[in-house]
Amino acid sequence: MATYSKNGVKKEIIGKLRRHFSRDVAEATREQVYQACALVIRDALTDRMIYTQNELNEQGGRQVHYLCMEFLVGRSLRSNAFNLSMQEALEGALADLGYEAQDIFAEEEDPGLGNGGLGRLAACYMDSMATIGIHGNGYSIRYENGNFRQKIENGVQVELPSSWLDTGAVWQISAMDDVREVRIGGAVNSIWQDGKLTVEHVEYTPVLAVPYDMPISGYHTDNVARLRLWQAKSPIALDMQAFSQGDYLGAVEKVAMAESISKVLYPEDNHLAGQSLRLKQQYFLVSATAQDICARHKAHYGTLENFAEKNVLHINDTHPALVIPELMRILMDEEGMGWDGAWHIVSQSVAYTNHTVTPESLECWPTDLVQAHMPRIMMILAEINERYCQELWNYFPGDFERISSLAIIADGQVRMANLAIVGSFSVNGVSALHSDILKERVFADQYHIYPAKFRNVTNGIALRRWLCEANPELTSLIASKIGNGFISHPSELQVLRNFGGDAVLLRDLAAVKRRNKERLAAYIKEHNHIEVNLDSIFDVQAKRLHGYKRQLLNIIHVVDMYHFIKNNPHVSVVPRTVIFASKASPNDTMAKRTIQLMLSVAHQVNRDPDMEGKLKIIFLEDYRVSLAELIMPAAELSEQISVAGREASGTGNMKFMMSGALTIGTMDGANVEICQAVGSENIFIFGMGAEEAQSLAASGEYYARDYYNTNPALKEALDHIRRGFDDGEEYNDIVSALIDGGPGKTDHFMVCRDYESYGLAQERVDQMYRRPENWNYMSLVNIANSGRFAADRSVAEYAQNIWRVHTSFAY
Ligand code: 26V
Repeated sequence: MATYSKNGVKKEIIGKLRRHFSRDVAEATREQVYQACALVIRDALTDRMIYTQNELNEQGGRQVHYLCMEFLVGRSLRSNAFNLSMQEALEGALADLGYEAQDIFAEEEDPGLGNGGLGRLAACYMDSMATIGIHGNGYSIRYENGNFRQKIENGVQVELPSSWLDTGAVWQISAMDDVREVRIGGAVNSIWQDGKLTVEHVEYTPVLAVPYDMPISGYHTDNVARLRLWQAKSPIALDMQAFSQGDYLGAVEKVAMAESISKVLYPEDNHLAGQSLRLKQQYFLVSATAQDICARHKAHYGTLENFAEKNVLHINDTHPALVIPELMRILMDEEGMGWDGAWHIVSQSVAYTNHTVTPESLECWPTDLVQAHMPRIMMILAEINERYCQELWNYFPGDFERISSLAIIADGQVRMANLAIVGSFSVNGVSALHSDILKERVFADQYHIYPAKFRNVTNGIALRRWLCEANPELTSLIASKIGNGFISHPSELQVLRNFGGDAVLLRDLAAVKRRNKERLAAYIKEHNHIEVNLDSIFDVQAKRLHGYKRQLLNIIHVVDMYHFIKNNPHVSVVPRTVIFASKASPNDTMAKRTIQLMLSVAHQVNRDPDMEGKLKIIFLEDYRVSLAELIMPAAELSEQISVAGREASGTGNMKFMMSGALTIGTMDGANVEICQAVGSENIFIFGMGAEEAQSLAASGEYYARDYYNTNPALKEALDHIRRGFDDGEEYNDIVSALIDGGPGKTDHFMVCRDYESYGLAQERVDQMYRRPENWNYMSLVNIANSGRFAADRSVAEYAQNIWRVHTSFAY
């Protein structure tokens, strides 16, 4: 590990400014200073990345290739400086040059290459792979436009493009010698010769996949993981002149089609019907990646026979599942292997993680779309399906219905989850509960056939980013008590449990929280022009907006609190600042209306003098990684209130907990394990469990209106919402979807069912907040038990139980 001095770093920054921007410090813009700092760090990382790759080649161990359509990496400058132990030197150098480090960090646009949990998880895992010494490669797409920037205009979400590459490109090194060609469309000629089938793919549109490598540093190590992002380029563009003589328009169209592939990240995160561009994106990612891995492997070993021994391709959700037929194609069509040999290699090198059980998220693609865009892949899929269905006969003889439900191709659709399960050696869920639901419900038949494939790995988060960088004061406080071993060995946080009786520590903990609240309050003042009460509970729900996550439950309760305070002006209440941060999918009308409702409620409540000091509602625009880094440390109450059985794991819950927020939540996803870890007395659990929720929904007899009729506070809140607020906006649509209809027809996420129980849990929150020493103790217990939710533990479990690669990290 190199060490860095302030003066050394300063000299390098000055040098970069001169050489890259022809500027002396005095004339440089803030952005140029940011770029110069990034270049200094990039140099250090690139050296190490090359070293890591070489070392890997020499060792000849198994490599992990993590394929994901999203990598929500967040800003890089500070996190790389931190991991390289350069942060102090960098901050000192910047101060000498007359800059506040925070301002320079803030120059970096968040690279929004993801929508939410799935993408952020992938980024956290890269950090851990590098840290615990696993040779990991991430693969994704270099979307020109990442997730949209959210603006609120007249109370509604509007979407704006984000231009992350202006400040993000500096972290990426193009590797032109590794450009791959992906073939889209066209037709396949099959030729039988001497009893052997050869295929010829003709009339396709070639698309070049140009790799850009982002080095991802590990903490306190020279290991650097590599995130390879593919950009789509048309080869025709280079030779437009020649092309134009024949078919100018056709050529332009081909260029546009090719290059559109990496133009934009789809801003949806649960459902897309038949979007052919998305399908091309998925194939583009897997084809370029599979070719890349095979080419590198072959260059080193001279054969692909030992491919499975040396590579594992981890697919995140089913989006990259076409890597299964694509690898088959390479092994058979390019390497000349037979079906059985190729299938053995493929199914021993692919592992699949499922991240969602919402039925509309189980991806299916129309066969005619697959046929049109990737005809050879469709042939291979048909063959995989054919052989698999024959195998199914042995398990379920004569049971046509079951066989067709398990088939990979049926009803004109390719079912990606079935493909992923059949073509991989491991299938895992992301929390204990979720993995059980996969085995018992979603994939019960597949579990019956392949019990040994199914596993669980509970999610985890990057402790360095979410604790050390986002909450430096808490980190120092912890280190002052237990040393800083926990930064590399998160389970050491448990030692904090011995300090439960340390009144001084508990007070210091509260003081750190207070300062983090002040930071967030200053941000709110600047962006929302609202002054919040620092003595109020900072009660936060920050996550994508979704019906199943039940932001509605929260906002209805806010209206209820508003009524209570209005009707009981002299009753002392525990003051609250309810904070929402959420993006809605642009096509999800209900989600967008829910945001509008939050804003209408905020509009009225925040202007009502009776609420002064007691209740404020804040909507923070444009939720993204850097904003989460400000929010999590300041939160005191973490809202994890999904309808049980729907949130596969959740990772926000872990980020809040690690910064000492207490959770109010259902027994869903990783909340169940958080509850186990902290003890039920240190968390506010409410509502139905997963089984009850499942059977109530399945009964078709859930009747939301009963709850409305029998719970006066709920009725009053819903009536008010229906009538609307003082901004003139009415919400008949939202209320109607909850209660206007017969049993089984409304309120699909059973908000009304859990309403009373949620209110009671909120009362317990209030009571506890009145006793700060108890609250602070609970907060300490949460921090102390958060170590098992560090990504280092998750990644070590993947390494041992799935990837079978060595790590010396013990958890
Ligand atoms: C689905 C789709 C389908 C339409 C096109 C775009 C798109 C993008 C993403 C997805 C799947 C999103 C799945 C997801 O984010 N799941 C979350 O994964 C987290 C990490 O495992 C987990 O903590 C959350 O509970 C789970 O909702």
